[in-house]
Amino acid sequence: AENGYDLWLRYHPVKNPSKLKTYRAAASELIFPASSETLRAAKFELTQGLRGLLGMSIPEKQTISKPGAILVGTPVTLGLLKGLISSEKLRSVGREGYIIQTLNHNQKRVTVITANTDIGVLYGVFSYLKLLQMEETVANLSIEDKPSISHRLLNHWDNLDRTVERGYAGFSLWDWHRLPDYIDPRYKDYARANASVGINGTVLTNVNANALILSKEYLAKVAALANVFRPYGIKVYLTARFSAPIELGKLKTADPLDTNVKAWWKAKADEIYSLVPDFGGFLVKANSEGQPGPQNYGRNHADGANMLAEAVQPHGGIVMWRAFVYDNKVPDDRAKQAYNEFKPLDGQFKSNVMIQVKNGAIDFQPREPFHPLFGAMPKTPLAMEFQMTQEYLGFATHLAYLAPMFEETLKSDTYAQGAGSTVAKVIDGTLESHILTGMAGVSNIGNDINWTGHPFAQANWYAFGRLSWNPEASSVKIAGDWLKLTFSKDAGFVEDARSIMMLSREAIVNYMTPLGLHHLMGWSHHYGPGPWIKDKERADWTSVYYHKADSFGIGFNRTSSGSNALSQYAPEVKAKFENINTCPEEYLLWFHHVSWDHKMKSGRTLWEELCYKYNKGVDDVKVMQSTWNLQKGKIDKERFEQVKSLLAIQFKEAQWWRDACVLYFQQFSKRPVPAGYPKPA
Ligand code: GCW
Repeated sequence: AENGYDLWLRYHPVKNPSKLKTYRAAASELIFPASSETLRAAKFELTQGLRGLLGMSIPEKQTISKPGAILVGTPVTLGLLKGLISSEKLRSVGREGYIIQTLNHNQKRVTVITANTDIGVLYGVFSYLKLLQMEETVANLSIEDKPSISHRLLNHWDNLDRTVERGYAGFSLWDWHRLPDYIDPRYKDYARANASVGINGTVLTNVNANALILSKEYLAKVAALANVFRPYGIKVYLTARFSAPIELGKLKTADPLDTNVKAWWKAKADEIYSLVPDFGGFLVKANSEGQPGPQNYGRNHADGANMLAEAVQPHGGIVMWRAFVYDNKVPDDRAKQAYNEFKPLDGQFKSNVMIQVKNGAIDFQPREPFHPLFGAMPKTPLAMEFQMTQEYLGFATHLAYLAPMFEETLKSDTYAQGAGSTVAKVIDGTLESHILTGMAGVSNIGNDINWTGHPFAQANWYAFGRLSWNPEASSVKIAGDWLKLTFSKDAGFVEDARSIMMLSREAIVNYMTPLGLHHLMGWSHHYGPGPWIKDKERADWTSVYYHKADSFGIGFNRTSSGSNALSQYAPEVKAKFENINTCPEEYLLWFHHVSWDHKMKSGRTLWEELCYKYNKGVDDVKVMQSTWNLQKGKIDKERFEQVKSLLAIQFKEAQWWRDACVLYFQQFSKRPVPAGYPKPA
């Protein structure tokens, strides 16, 4: 039965007979000496893949004996490659890139998969298999590829008791209780899936950190996981609880300038590296949402980050210090706080520190304008933090393809160095000449049989990997690839299912938070509508704080007559958003408090437009449902039915959102819904 476990690595038999024939001819023998763990993993993948796809096992040879040989290795591991691929060409793909090249060798047509490193070879193998899986032509290959971002990491918000903060796909994969002695075979499949999309690091633990992970007992478990992931080029990272020197080390303070505290972290880092020699480093959430941090001791984020950076620096480790900070005791617009705290510290961080910034300034909303820190700290490498788990987008129940949202942020122009200074160029290091670069995705993975709960949520994991490898990649293209790999190559199916995916995120924006509204979700759990939430001890967690609906209108005034959060952007960006006539309507209520009677581009008033958008979201889900229903018989019954049932829930809940929000806001607008508007469901 199809349960989705194999993700996009299904290796099902190639059905097209003529394709199968040419593929077999192009895979007549394999020359692949594999002496390292990584090369063995690559060889395992290739032979398994070919067995599944082509229904044959490929004979192994030492030298080329006939046309159709596949040669795999680095110049070091495969002497035969000498002279076949120029060293300039190899040099240009760098440490993690690869080359796939068809060429003639002594009148024999051969395929070469090569790289400078073993891990590059593994990436090349996955890329070659993908071509076959998608049934593309392999007769004349000339592929050179390399990642644009050095650190491509999953962030697991996994707790040591296996609950997952904001996780909707079961419990944590990490079976801490039985580690280090029992190695769940699933760890390897997790590593394969990640490596296949170029992910090269994983932060195992929640940013709301438990110091226990740094204890001797747990570090042995971490080391066991690292051993499984290492052949796949995946480094392990941990979250560091800032108060660990007190909790674990029994020190009196965690002050980052205290000598004993520094010594404790140094010794802890040494201990970690003795067990995990390629440990990646620490991810830290400090002085945010009640987490301890340097500010508890009158120090700043740079003091904290640099202290940890010094501890891991001798071992080649890095620190990713999160910029997600806000505080209800700071009586200002929450959207401004990260910039206010971090911008003045630009230039003060050690060279092995990255500041990890969420895509927007509030919190993973269905739509946010790009975070004003991007482009504002040219002396500091900024890593992107996206969220794959759908905390604010219907959990793993609603179908939400997030790559268009990631793409929207990456393509946003910060104007930091004039037009064309996109967020993608900030984070890939090209704009400000940084070598240390990063993209992190908050994982949506759990121990559900299909890993992510919703079958389509797998696409967000997949797309994150692809975008972290190439932040200029296109979300439409990625969707098509994923569908072919995951479901079927049937052209009609791919087109229809892709249209569902490409519609899904905007549908959610419309039925939840259209026109720049944000944070209207239910208190604390963030599922379902809660625009009425107010009178709580934390104003910045209430909905009324964000929508500010009153008899005049609705929206958060962040212009110079309001919180002036817009002053944190470059002048060009600020000017565009500040002017109500040039502010894109999808951000209107993010930046402006707008009269109910304001004329929108459609000719409708704001109130009518709001009603229209809420209902449009519902209609879009209806379109998603009817398009999906046409796919019956084109894919397996199991996943067809599962998606169908989930879409039915989504439709019901889209109506719930529309009805709740329109009725709630109507108390302020005191205007009728447009003629013919659907009655509450
Ligand atoms: O949005 C908030 C989430 C918290 C999360 C926090 C963060 C891990 O509701 O659950 O904590 O973001 O990103 O630190």
